[in-house]
Amino acid sequence: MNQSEILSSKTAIELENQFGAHNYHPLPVVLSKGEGVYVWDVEGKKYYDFLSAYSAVNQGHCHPKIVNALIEQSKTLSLTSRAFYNDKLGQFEKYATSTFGFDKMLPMNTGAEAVETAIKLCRKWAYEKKGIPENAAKIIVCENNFHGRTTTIVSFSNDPVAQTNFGPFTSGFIRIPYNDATALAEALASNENVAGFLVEPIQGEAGVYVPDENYLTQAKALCETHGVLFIADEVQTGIARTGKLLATCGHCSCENRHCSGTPEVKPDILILGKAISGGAYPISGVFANNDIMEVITPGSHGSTFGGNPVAASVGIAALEVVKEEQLAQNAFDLGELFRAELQKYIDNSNIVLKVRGKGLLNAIVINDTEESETAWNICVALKENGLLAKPTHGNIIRFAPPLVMTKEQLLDCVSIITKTLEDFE
Ligand code: IF1
Repeated sequence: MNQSEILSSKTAIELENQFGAHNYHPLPVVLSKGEGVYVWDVEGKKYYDFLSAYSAVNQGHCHPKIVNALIEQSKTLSLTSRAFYNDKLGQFEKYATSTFGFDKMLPMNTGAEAVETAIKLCRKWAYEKKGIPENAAKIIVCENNFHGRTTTIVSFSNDPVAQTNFGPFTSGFIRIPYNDATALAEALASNENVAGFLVEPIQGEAGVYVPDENYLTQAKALCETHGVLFIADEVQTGIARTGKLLATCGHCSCENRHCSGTPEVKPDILILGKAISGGAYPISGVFANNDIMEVITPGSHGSTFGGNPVAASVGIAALEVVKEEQLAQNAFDLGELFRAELQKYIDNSNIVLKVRGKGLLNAIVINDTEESETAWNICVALKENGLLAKPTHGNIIRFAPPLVMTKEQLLDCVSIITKTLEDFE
């Protein structure tokens, strides 16, 4: 069989079931094409993508500028390793650090790699700059966190499905309730050797939990008081997804008219991934100023692909698209509209309890148990009606379209969503 012949959905699913590990339970749809806010299945049916590959495709599927950067660089020089310099990495690092407001970036590939890198950076800073005794550093994390799938990261997860039978686990983590500044204050006061606080500005996987308006500001102030690094995992909330360039920083460089006055919560360490490449290539990065990043010395950390010329070229193009197309402003405006329109439906609904989110990272809570199939069945019905979304935990459906969506497309999606929900009332 020709390895890339056109398959039916049925055949494609059978191949994955027979030859692929069963580490996912995908919605029964086989996609073969993407463009902007749309994807098509192998039978040619068109869908709105309301997941954006978990907020990696903020710039829309197969954005011409990003694809062109990928193609041209791939034809020129794809990988040298960091044993040598290349002519694109420094340009990407300069552009990305000036975009997000940090002295330096450490380029990696996946979000989990960047989270692991941030943990290593925080610990090394704690031993060499803060004077914490070696191997005694602790990092505070939040209940219901999601930071990736590596063994150290799942060590501090409280999701049994993500953690069971992957031990033994990495020590050195303290878990506290999310969105609870008092719990953070108590943890900082009652534990010595705390090096950092790792937090998602919005807990995505947990169900798009938006913390109280002043939570991050209070958390950052507490970290400053205790000489602890504030580490923001913006792998999912970053790159304009929440209506600002970063969910933590109020004074984004996209000059959003609504930004002025938003409290700025400048992380000591910023973690980015996913849409930093527009979904065209695995790119992630850890950002920090010199007083922190200088603890990383030659040979102390690295990666074969981290900072390769293709990643650098794609990364520059992907970030330029965010600015040129004012995606943060669009996400802000369309997010307001989306939640307002859904709220009109929810006010008269029995099946939907609430809608929550920021920018175009939103979710609805279905009026059924976590164990029920209702959210899944709604997503299957949405698929039949031309819109792809997926439940996060149990009864919560995440809605996260590409940020290039137009108002007309968004209202069309609201209509699909509400018409579909009506069949479950
Ligand atoms: C899966 C979740 C989302 C992330 C945050 C780090 C990472 C992620 C805040 C790691 C990755 C992805 C992973 C993917 C599904 C998706 C996900 F459901 F798993 F939790 F988005 F909410 N920090 N999230 O959200 O980045 O190593 O994947 O590049 O593992 O199923 P990665």
